[in-house]
Amino acid sequence: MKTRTFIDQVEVEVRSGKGGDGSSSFRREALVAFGGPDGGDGGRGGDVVLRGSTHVNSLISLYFDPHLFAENGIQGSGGCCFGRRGKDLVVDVPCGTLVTDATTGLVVADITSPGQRVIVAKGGAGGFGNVHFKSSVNQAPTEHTPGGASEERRLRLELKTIADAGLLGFPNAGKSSLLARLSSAAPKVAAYPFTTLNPIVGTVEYEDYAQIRMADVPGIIEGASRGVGLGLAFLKHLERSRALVYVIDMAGTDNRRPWDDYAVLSKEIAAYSEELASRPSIVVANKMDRAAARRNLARFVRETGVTPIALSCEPSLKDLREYADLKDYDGLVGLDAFKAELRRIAPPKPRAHLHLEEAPPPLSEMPDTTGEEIPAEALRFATFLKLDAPKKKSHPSRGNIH
Ligand SMILES: Nc1nc2c(ncn2[C@@H]2O[C@H](COP(=O)(O)OP(=O)(O)OP(=O)(O)O)[C@@H](O)[C@H]2O)c(=O)[nH]1
Ligand SMILES: [Mg+2]
Repeated sequence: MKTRTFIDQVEVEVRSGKGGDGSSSFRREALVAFGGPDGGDGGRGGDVVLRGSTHVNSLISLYFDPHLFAENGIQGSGGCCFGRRGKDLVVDVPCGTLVTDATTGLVVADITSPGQRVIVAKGGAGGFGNVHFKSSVNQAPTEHTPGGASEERRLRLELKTIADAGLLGFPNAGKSSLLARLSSAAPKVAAYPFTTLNPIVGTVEYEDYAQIRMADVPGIIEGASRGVGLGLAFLKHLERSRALVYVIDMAGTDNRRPWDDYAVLSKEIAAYSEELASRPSIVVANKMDRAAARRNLARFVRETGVTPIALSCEPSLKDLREYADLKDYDGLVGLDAFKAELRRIAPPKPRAHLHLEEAPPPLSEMPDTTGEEIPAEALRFATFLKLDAPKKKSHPSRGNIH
């Protein structure tokens, strides 16, 4: 998938640095006879390293600069001077980047967490200078070894966004609106199809600090599995999602029939991958603030046999249940019900620093931390700050002022 600012697949050429050669030299100095060998070692070549980062979300920089060459090591020189080692080339890639060898097709690495470093081309070792070869029987060796060769390979990088749940739906169904309502992500929302052109991930937060990452991908239309519209290539961004959310425009905007939309969506997803289609899912009936949507809901349940969660992304709306025609609806209603259901089908992974003996109170009951001083009650649960850990003694030789 390729748009002006987003690329999720590139081929790059990587080359590590060559090791610097060892030097062959002899100490020559006034008044020093037979100074002996003093050729230093070469420096090792730089590695090419890929590092997971949360600050980049696309492989676009590699598309424009696909040659990743690390620096060579410098050769050794006389006076036992060792050559400088070549600088490593560290390239930041988004978390979720799958790296395969373009020639053999074998997986080299899967970069999933921020800070994860993978050496994809190892720099050559530095050569030995002749200072290493002196012995009682060879006091003037000229032997030295060359630096190690560089490693060169062609890699294919593919970004598969990491999210817990993925939003699926026809264009204009309100996927981006739902993500914007539930997270602090700000996807573009507009009344024309294919507003969203690349995957956007937002984090849904809960009162007890649990988080679920939800991905918004472009809309799917009939025939997408054959490449119609934006096709289905972007669905690879949902391959790592544990759950799917089908967003249906229940108002049937542009004369669409919501039950047909659902059937088409299910068919297209199954055509892409049966396994993806079989993951836990939620069906959402969106735009329930519109009268047409409330009329369509009963027929949707009848035709598909699915009872969707009725909701609206309209920010001005207070409570959906106040509509007479939703009062005796069997299914769940509202954004909060959706959040709870999302949590049920895609349980968030526990966060490392929240292994507390006592569960913290919900966010709304926590003391206000906006003042100048953080209240002790709030600090008690901030175990990640490690306030109880004994302070490290500073070492006098480290230049500390006492
Ligand atoms: N009345 C009403 N309008 C909505 C609701 N949710 C979304 N809309 C409108 O529907 C239109 C499309 O919304 P988007 O969120 O951009 O839809 P999308 O599914 O992300 O569309 P694409 O990115 O094009 O696939 C916008 O004009 C929204 O204002 C809703 O609950 N009620
Ligand atoms: Mg959108």
